[in-house]
Amino acid sequence: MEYIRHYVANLFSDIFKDHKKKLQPKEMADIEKETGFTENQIERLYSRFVSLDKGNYGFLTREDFMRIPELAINPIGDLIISSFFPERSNSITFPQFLHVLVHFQQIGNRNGEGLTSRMKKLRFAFNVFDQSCDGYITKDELLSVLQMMVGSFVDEKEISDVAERIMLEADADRERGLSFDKFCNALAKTDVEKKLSIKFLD
Ligand SMILES: [Ca+2]
Repeated sequence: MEYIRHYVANLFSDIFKDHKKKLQPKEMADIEKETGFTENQIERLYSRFVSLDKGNYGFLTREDFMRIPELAINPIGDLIISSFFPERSNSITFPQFLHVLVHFQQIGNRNGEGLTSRMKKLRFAFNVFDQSCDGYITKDELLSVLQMMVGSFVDEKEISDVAERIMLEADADRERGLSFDKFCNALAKTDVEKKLSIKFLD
């Protein structure tokens, strides 16, 4: 999972610039409760949301995300952007935006057992790989993410061998692929909480 951390690190630095804009107290209280972000964090994230929302629609599109330079040039930028969007949707609202960002939050979240839990992070990582959203990571899906990450620097055969070994070691089902349970088992010894966290607010 080290590569996930590597590729998403700093991705969101551009999102968290300060802007002045207020949310309604009721909206603020609801969002605080749901996500565990502090009022100050939510205000800053809201300002960033508004500034990314070029059309002033009240939601963000994939095109809005592509204007974040770190995402536009990221080899798995498309996958990361897709993970923000509910299935078949091309827009996300501010609360949805926060629910995804919470996965990148390591500390400073009062709701430690909630959305930032290890399980949620594993689920997020799993979904990045499971591009068909069928609940299994096939060797081809794993391969395509690996290929995007290493580009043309590594021999295709070599990447394919790596993918094969990962599937084997994780004890993936030959037909369907790697289930979420097996995925979690394979990562049981890694500190996913730390590796999938990005310090995006001070
Ligand atoms: Ca799949």
